[in-house]
Amino acid sequence: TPSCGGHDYSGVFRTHERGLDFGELPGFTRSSHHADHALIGVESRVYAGQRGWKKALTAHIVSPARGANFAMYLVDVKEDGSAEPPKAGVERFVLVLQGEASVVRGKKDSIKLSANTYAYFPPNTTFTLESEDGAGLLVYERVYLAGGKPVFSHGDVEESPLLPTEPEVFKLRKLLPQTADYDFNVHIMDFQPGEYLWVKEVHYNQHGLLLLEGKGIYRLGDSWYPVQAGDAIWMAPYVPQWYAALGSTPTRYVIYKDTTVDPL
Ligand code: UGY
Ligand code: MN
Repeated sequence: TPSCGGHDYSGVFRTHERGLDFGELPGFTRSSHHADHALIGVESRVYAGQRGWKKALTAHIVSPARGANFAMYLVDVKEDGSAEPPKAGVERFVLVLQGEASVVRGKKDSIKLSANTYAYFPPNTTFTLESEDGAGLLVYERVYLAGGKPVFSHGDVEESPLLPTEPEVFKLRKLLPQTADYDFNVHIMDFQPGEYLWVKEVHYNQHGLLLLEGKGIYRLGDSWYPVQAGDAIWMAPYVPQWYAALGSTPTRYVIYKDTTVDPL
């Protein structure tokens, strides 16, 4: 089901429907893991059952096992699949890549989320997730540390306002409020082919990125990676990072950033 903005990320989620066959070349992968960054190609996703999720399989891309302050995973929610609230003290952000899911707030109070919409669950929420026909989800979670009062929110990516980025040229949306109540944000970044990051970034913040559309070159430390929709990237604090969009279609990526976290 295309969302009202016309973006549906099925090609990211069900990659076989895009005609990509990673079985052709035995043992070949662009996936690569280093002390300060990792590239995880679609061919490296490993799905398994996960506590709190019913009729759903998760593939973890980033987690504290490698020193990250957050978890990032994909969820293949089957028909009638559901999710309990996260563990106490954990906040959750969900972006729907494909299909539909509902946030259940009470017996007769639910919110339908379709492709390209998102929801944020503050720590200790009682809200659950359900999907009648199945869905593909991107989930970010972390232990909440900011000591404020974050609240449940949801929205459509396309309705989130564009923010100024000068001297950068990419288009930027921030899906969570920019206040000290939040200890991370999720940005949507759009590049036209040929556009690239002006800042050759090095910063204390951590990132978990999923390329939703397009292709290009991601520089991570001293490595230069050709990347395409479906690829995921973990960036540790201070890893040099830079991106250039290439090809004939725009790039869109979604990226976790632990903003407003005191580096001390
Ligand atoms: O906000 C950021 O740190 C973002 N521009 N980083 C990135 O795209 N690698
Ligand atoms: Mn960055």
